[in-house]
Amino acid sequence: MPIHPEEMEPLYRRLFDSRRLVVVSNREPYEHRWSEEVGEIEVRRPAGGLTSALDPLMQALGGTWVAWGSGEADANVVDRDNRVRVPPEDPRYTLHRIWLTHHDIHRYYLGFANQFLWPLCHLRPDLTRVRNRYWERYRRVNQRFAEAVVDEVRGKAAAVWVQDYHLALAPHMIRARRPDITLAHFWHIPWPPFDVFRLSPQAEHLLRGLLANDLMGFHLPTFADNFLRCARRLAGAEVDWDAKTATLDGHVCHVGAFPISIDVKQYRDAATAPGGEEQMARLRQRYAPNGEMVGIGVDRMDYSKGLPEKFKALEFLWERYPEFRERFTFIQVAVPSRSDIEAYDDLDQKVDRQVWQINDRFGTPTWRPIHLIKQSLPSDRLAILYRMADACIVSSLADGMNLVAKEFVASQVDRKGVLVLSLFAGAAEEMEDAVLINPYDPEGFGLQIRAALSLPLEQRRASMDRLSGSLRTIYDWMGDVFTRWGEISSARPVLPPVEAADTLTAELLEDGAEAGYLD
Ligand code: GDG
Repeated sequence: MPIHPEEMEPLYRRLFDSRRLVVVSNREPYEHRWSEEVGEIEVRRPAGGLTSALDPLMQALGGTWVAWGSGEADANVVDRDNRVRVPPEDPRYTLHRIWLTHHDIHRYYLGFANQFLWPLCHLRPDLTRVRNRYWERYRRVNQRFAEAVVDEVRGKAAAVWVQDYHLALAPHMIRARRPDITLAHFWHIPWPPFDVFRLSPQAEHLLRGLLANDLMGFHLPTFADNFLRCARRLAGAEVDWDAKTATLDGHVCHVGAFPISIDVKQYRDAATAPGGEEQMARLRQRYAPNGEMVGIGVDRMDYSKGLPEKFKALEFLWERYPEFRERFTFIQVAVPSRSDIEAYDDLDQKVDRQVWQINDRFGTPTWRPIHLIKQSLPSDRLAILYRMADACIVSSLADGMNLVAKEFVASQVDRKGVLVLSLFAGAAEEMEDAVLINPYDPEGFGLQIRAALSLPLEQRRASMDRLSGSLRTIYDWMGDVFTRWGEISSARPVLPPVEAADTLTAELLEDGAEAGYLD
């Protein structure tokens, strides 16, 4: 049975009683910025699916969210303890902001998180950059997040939910101070096989950090199994393969698969909002004035998303099957991300060159094969593009889940489009009715695009109906995580909320300098 957003709060209360919910993530749900009006501060809600799904729950529960205060005016609105009540128009919960310096951003966020863990987990060890100072800063920033959590829950029973790969060490740091707390973590990206993860010089520390959780969640069973294998071989944990647990120093960490999804209703509503038909007509007029079929891609500009591979397949299609020239146009939305990192900048340039060459080779005075949009569009505009498209192409080389595939299906209210989906996106495990492709095989991939575009309408409708019928929502996901986490917590002995001595600060002081030999 699908779970509705308004059922989340009673579900949480039933499972966790009066425990205070603390969410911990790198990104914050509200950002304060200076507005154009001199001296005025405005609030922005970053568009992320998870932040917008958790916000109503936090509003209903009145918990605390600990996150990096990334807005330029964030510091101007917090109290002495770095707290601000949100949402600003009707304050209901506390946002506790962590301040990151230029060096923190460079070494913890762009360094260890995004130039080590991200490429490693996406099977690109060749792109990892191992630097001692990245690691040291990652530890220190995790420590600051952990301290903020401990501050927030002093004397209270709490359930702490940590998000993602930026905060792998925080659970152990929190547990060391507050053994009574129930802790869960969701890892939004793949967990690589043992042979890849063992390349990490800090493998054992990272695993120890995460094994302090009561529940460790991944999108797929394969990622959960990879994690368990690493826990056994690299951290010496005792693994129970039937129960899917890893025990280290007497603490049991349960590991599970919880495939994330989207707010389906939000996309359906946006795709069917008044004025949508006119917008689609305008978009068609602009991108497919001769009645061409339209394909869409929406990705962050990231090497894990397989953009060059997608364009190679399209090039093959237009080269080998000239009948698709001037009959099929592709729109790629690719918002630049992490552009301070060389690998991202290289990718950006490569994509530009490739699109230019393809357009130069096949374009005509009245037809441009690929439209590359390198700016962020509002999500209701994305829903209209998804609805209008005859095909959506997702070509990830490695991807935890891939929400775009699900957003496309949710927005396809006319049920005429086809989803072309990489086998290497987590979403492919659930979306078997998509046309599945291998992005490493440009010719096979190109042939599959051709097959997808040639499917009779009835068949496209039938596949889309099956895809949309089996689409779960982000609330189902949250309900599954809470239910499993609640079962685990209720089976644990209840300890009083007592804080252990502050051993962590001492440990931190022993770290020494962050200096190293390499740039
Ligand atoms: C990580 C994992 C996992 C993109 N361009 C625009 C825009 N987007 C939105 C999409 C979608 C989101 O960004 C991208 O989500 P993905 O799931 O595709 O990928 P990651 O960002 O890498 O997310 C991934 C996810 O975490 C959740 O666990 O699925 O595997 O890598 O929602 O719509 N949104 C707007 N304008 C854009 O131009 N508004």
